[in-house]
Amino acid sequence: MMIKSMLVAATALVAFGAAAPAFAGESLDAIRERGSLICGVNTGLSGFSAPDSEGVYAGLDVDVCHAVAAAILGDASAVEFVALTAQQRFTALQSGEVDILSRNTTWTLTRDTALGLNFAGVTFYDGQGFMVPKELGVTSALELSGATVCVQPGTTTELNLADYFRANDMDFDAVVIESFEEVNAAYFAGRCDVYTTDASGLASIRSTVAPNPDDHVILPELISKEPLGPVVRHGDDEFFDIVKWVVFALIEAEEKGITQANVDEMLGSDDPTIARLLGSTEGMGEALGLSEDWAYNAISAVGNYGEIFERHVGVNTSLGLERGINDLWTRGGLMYAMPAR
Ligand SMILES: N[C@@H](CCC(=O)N[C@@H](CS)C(=O)NCC(=O)O)C(=O)O
Repeated sequence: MMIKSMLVAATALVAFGAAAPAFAGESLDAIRERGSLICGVNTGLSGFSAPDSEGVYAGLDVDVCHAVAAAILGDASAVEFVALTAQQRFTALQSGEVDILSRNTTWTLTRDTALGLNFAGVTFYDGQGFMVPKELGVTSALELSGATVCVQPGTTTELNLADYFRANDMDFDAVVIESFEEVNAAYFAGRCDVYTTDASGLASIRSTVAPNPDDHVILPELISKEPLGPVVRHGDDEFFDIVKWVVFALIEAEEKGITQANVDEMLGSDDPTIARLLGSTEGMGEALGLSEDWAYNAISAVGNYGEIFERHVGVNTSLGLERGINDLWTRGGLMYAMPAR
């Protein structure tokens, strides 16, 4: 009986060994060796990732990469940003051109499997919407039959658009344009009646690209689920874990009231969860293959999730987005960090 269970255990070990990726930990080693994280971001979607006049990227997706760099390297600025279009993003990640993709990318089954990628959490729960010129007088997406719709290829947007119109027995003409600048230009020049993308993207485009934002309305319908989050390659569990736990750390920090301003003070907290998260009680860093101040470094660099949200996309920004379902689970939202223990 004992021999049998030993055999089973040995077989399981061999099987586990065989299934283990040949290059586990490769990303972390490469990031440490080069001294920076290579992060694929949007070419210019204000609020999520956009370069300023000096080429410095800012946004919610950008801060996720700053947080990961801070956790790994202790230096939030050690990030090289690579701007990627919707079409380019997955190849860039698969080929190793970037370590991580943090670019308004929706977690879907096929991306998570067939494309060989791993989604390391959700940093913004979104849904697809429609924007139309106010002068058309349209108030519902169900009035859009026969419309010409501007859309970018290589996106979930393109697929949902077809599903939605078919399901509602409506016709449409898609104007499919790869370049973001060109699709924006086409819509604002009146080449399409409708612009469709993630609702957060519409808010961003309306507030920063529209010649007059008030001339455009975002219709009330959300036609899909678009959970957006950072993505890594299959086959490197160590790095996947790190990105996942950095995202959780930012959410947990908000739940525990740890902010960029008070994180130093919080190092002395006697709340066991805070002590473990910030490394005053050791163990979490070691488990991740990082120093014990990994989460402290991330939070001091970018603040907690709520601070990141408000800074880049919240009600006081030009996007003006409410927390809504992106609020913490304790306030009725979906943001929930797994326990750091
Ligand atoms: N979340 C959707 C859409 C993402 C997407 O690429 N949206 C467009 C429109 S907001 C975009 O970001 N374009 C910028 C670019 O291609 O440079 C997806 O993952 O497919």
